[in-house]
Amino acid sequence: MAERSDEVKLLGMWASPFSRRIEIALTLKGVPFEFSEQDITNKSPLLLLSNPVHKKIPVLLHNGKPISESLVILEYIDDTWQNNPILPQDPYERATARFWAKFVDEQIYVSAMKVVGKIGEERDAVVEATRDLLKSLEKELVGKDFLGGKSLGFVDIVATLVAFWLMRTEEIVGVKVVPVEMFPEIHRWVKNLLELGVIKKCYPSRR
Ligand SMILES: N[C@@H](CCC(=O)N[C@@H](CS)C(=O)NCC(=O)O)C(=O)O
Repeated sequence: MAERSDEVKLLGMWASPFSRRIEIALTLKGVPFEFSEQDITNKSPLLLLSNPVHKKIPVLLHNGKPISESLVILEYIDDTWQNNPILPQDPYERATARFWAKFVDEQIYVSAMKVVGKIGEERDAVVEATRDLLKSLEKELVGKDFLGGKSLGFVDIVATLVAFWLMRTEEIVGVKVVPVEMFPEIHRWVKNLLELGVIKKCYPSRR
């Protein structure tokens, strides 16, 4: 748990799946934190000072020290507050978790972002490409409650981007990227996520 002297502040954004990852991890660990909603169209001096390289949220400020990039922040949180571990202990399993986290961010997210920006046949092609990537995640879920196994882990937290951001974005853009007939395991996993108190707290709306 957090020490009395710990000052934890999250520069984030309500709608950002990257920022939500950090909220989930801190909530899971029981670390009290201050959430500072940022406007990325008018970046605050604190954000620019804290993340001068990428100028992006989320940024975690721990006793004034900034940490950027959500995957890096998640590992920092896990190293700093060791209760309710997020990453597995075994080196091979840790490497595998990092592999899937990279896959979600570098492949699935990048492909899904293109769905938002395209129309017509071009969009059909990127929807197909995104589904191809999602098939790997679908396979990973067979026989498991969570991507982390029996309980929520690093990859689940990272992949909430698929469960909530992508599966809500598809409603907004009006294209079903993750249909239940094609991805029953992913839909089962989303149901499991929604039963967790930490998810209910961090993703309170709608689903
Ligand atoms: N790789 C970053 C991605 C973070 C990211 O894309 N943040 C967006 C908001 S969702 C942002 O701050 N965008 C501002 C910009 O691009 O200038 C992470 O994992 O933290």
